[in-house]
Amino acid sequence: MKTYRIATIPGDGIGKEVIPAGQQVMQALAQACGTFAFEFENFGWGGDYYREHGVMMPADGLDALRGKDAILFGSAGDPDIPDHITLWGLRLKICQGFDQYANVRPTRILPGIDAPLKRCTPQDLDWVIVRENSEGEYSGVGGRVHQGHSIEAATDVSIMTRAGVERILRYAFKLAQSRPRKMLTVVTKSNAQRHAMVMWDEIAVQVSKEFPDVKWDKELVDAATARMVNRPATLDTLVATNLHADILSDLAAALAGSLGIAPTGNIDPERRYPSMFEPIHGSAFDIMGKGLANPVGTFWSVVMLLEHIGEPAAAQRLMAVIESVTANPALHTGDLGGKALTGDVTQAVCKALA
Ligand code: NAD
Ligand code: K
Ligand code: MN
Repeated sequence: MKTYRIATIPGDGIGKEVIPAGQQVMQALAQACGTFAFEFENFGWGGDYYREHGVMMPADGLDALRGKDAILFGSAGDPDIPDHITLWGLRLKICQGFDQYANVRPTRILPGIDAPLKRCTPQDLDWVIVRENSEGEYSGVGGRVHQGHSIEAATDVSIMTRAGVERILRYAFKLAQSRPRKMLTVVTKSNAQRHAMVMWDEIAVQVSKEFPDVKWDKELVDAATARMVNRPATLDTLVATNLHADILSDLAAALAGSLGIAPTGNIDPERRYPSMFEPIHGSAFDIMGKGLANPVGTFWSVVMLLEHIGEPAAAQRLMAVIESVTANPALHTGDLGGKALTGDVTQAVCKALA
């Protein structure tokens, strides 16, 4: 029997609630399928580790993750530590250290979810947003001079490389090609950002020639937000920069009903390193420690993990169970207007799997 080695990193806030729930569901699924097993190693990195050691994860942390088949991640973000420290010290360290350059974010309206777009049916909203995950606005290059003085100046330099743009666009075209509608929208802001974004547009034209069967178009990011709301059915696969796709995908999650449902994968398509799967939400300071967190985003992330490691049947089985659970309003957590707790939803999923 195949045994997959999975690293779990709950991190902070509700990450510590939804990741154990995800692990429970994975155990139940492995038991139900009976054809594979998981061997988990849990890493207690994050805010608590920072308070004790002054860093979010140990210097040799990436080495400990290197041999894993995949990583299941919760959230980095602690009310008492600046967000740029928690984010750069853990999540971005892993994403960049393992060159997980494709961040993939599916969005659908699951059964039973009361999504805010009233004229939109679940058939109208079925998107995958591909986010460039290794450079761009989140390159970490920049600085501050004359800090605190009236003449202070600060920069965050957005670095886009031809190689980086080409590989993410190729990934997005390939993904679009694999979906039934074979449609891709390339989102940029090439009217205002006249250097790197113009290069994106040019490379898109070039890469598109490798995918003659993919219908593709361009959209400016501000117009893309309006199109998501007004004409959702005209979109299928979208690709955008690190910052733009970060913002678009939170909007997408909200349009599909809740941030608590949405999953993502930080993927190294070349499989040189383990890829990392996580709900798109953060630590949710306002609800942490109360058992109120919606674990569905984590469960759907597990579905993506299963597809990535090569267990598509198990992925389908779990997705069907997730949909049967969202279809039942008695199993909706507070973000969906219900009263269910993290544990209720988790138990229902495990029971349905058995
Ligand atoms: P957030 O996603 O933590 O929360 C935004 C809102 O959505 C809150 O009202 C929260 O209660 C709600 N929410 C989020 N997930 C939910 C769930 N599973 N169930 C029910 N409700 C849910 O975003 P934020 O408030 O901007 O950030 C809080 C912290 O998390 C910050 O430190 C931020 O840097 C960090 N963060 C980390 C990641 C990551 O690790 N990938 C992502 C986003 C934010
Ligand atoms: K997260
Ligand atoms: Mn985000």
